[in-house]
Amino acid sequence: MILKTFRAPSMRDALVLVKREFGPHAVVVGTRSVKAGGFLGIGRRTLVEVTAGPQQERPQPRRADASPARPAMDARVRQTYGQLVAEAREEAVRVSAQDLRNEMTGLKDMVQRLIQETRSTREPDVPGELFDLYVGLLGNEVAEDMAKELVKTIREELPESQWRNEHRVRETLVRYIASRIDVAGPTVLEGPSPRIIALIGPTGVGKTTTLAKLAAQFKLREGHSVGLITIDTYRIGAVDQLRTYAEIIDVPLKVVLTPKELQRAVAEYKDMDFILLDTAGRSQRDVLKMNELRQFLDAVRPDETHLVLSSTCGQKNVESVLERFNQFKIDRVLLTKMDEAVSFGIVLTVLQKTRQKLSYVTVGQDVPNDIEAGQPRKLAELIVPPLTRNAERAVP
Ligand SMILES: Nc1nc2c(ncn2[C@@H]2O[C@H](COP(=O)(O)OP(=O)(O)OP(=O)(O)O)[C@@H](O)[C@H]2O)c(=O)[nH]1
Ligand SMILES: [Mg+2]
Repeated sequence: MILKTFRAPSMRDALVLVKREFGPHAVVVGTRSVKAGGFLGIGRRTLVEVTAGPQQERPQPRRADASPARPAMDARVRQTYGQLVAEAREEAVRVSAQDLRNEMTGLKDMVQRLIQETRSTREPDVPGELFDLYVGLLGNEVAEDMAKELVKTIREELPESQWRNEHRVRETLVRYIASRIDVAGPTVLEGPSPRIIALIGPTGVGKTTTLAKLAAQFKLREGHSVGLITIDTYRIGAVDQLRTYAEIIDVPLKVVLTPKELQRAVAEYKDMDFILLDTAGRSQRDVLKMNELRQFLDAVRPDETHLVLSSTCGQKNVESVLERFNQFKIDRVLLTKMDEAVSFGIVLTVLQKTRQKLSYVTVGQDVPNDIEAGQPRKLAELIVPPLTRNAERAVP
């Protein structure tokens, strides 16, 4: 609003001036008396000063505190108040964000505690800090009992403050597991020769391929004489498969149909260092064929019978296989297809259940290279899952 000041000797005269300027609805916003004129204090007159302005285009609703004499004040108050409100809001947001953060932290702690309590109730042997490790071991097909034993090992060997220290937990477990993996070392020529080595196991686990790898190792790398025998005349192409390997490695192959023929073939190989016996894959459910296999093995009593199992077969499957193959005199366990395995707990299960030593692991289809003697530390590293989740990445 445009304001103007009018001076006159009297209020009436001043108002006349105001109305002349702003019309009959002029708004007076202030009045006061002023002294004006004269010289050195002589002849000064008292005048009335009226401050007024034109009528507002849109009349404002009257508020109890909105006196027409204080619009400028109102604006200042509004400005100050606005600032205060903004500051108050900012503070409120800041405080409530902090409150929210505090509450979230509290809730997180509570949930964590609840999870740990629930876990501990369900698995009293597994403390909350080691639960992820426990789950990781199960996920790696480590049997439940063994996983609990491993957790117990950590509890016994490491102080509680170290349970989230990934490096220490891993190292402790790897060391412990490695100590539990009993290996036979590579097959060597010992005792009277020929040394008879038989590979038995379920269908398709890699017996024939592994036999060829061993034959190549003994003959080509170590310079031993080797004779091959197969009793697998069931599967079409089985004999051809082994014959091809025999020709490449340059070792003789005999195909036998009965236990008697097997005895004869062994006798004919009497000057060999090694006799390697390939057998047909036997479904553990096929009782008749399992009996037949036993008759063959009984006929020659191999020096080493290796139970060949694929590391890709699951925990459940391996248990039923072991149950059926338990009827044979097994001296070694041989694990194939490590290159295809997605979990490695099976290694522990097999060794624990058979109570036998691990001879070899195979790591691919390539004959003769993809085979190596079992190495406890290397296998243990595969069995312990990466413990990155929730674990401290501590400096060793
Ligand atoms: N990835 C991989 N494949 C393998 C390995 N060992 C064998 N195999 C493959 O597994 C398949 C079956 O191998 P075989 O040697 O015929 O298995 P088997 O146990 O003799 O089979 P049956 O005589 O039918 O019982 C073939 O394709 C092999 O190449 C291994 O270590 N890794
Ligand atoms: Mg075969």
